[in-house]
Amino acid sequence: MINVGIIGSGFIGPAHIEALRRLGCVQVVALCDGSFAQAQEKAQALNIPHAYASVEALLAHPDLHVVHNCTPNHLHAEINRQILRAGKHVFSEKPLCMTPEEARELVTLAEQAGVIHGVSFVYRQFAMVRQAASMVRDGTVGRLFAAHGSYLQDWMLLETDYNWRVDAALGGASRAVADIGSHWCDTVQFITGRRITEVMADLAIVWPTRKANIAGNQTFSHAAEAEYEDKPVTTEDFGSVLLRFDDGSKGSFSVSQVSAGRKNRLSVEINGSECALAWDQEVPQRLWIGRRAEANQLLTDDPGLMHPDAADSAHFPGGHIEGWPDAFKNMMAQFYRAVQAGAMPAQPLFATFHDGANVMHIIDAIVQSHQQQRWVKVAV
Ligand code: SOE
Repeated sequence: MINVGIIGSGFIGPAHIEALRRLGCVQVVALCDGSFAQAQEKAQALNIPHAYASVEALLAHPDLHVVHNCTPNHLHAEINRQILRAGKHVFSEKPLCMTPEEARELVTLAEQAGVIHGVSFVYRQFAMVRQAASMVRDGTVGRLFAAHGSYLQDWMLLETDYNWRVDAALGGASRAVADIGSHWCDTVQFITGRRITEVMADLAIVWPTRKANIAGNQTFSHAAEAEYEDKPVTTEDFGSVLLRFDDGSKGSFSVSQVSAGRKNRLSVEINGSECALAWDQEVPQRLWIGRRAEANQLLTDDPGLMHPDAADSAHFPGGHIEGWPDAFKNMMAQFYRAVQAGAMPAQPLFATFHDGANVMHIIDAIVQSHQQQRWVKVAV
């Protein structure tokens, strides 16, 4: 059995734990979260035998092999450093850190540590996203012209919606772009196999001041009755970005956390010379294949109908809908296969610290582009 420690148990920690428990070869042995009493209470609720109040104490747990960093963004870099210094395999929540400098440092540390390193870009693990990537690779889509889409949510729509992610000191200089645009960029780069090299961005803050629940709110949660305090907002609620890819093809995406009715709608369309592909995370089992001279197709995630390279990402016969928790399981399965092999794969299907760093450079370029109102090259 592979022994795993989890740091952080807010919205995302339990999603990691659930996916890990479905693998069969992994046991979650320790949890670290806030105060000791808080960690103990959470560990008990999540059925984890050992609780710790500090990262150091968790890292000293005997025979710990892998540590998942499920903390808020401002803690990612330092905790990732600590995990790497302890020589443990590390799986970090996105974004990898807060700045491009930290991203470079973490890649170097991960390489030096010789451990398996992963970042939680989960959307590339959906069966139909893997299918789309395989169709691009085998030439079915032809020459790529454009990639475009959006990632829309509504959990920050109201003035009274507030969460640690809004505060730049805790969430980072960018919110909607870093929190969800990062997923869009990773997904599109994964499908197309192309890198985003230049960006032109226009970002918007819809609520320059928000009313924050004094007791605090978890991601996606809203208190019915609360006492509020006014908080200034410096991070974007909405943004549009034009893209240039390394093969000369073009693209664009919008991100929003204030689009009423859109809960978690990551959508992407790829236009090629032979066909177009479109996917929407809220209808995850379907891949739309658009054609000029034939009827369009709707492919569903039936392993028997899928590309042989992607069929292992769907686990049940067609019609047995798989979604976000299943993509999470796929991501963990890829990562733990590498842990079992004791080496990073030549071409990992999970996102690595290199991918995490690349996306940090894209986010940084987007923020700069908005500030300077011009095209900005993505650093390498
Ligand atoms: C909130 O916007 C959030 O939970 C993101 O932080 C996740 O990465 C995304 O998968 C869903 O929305």
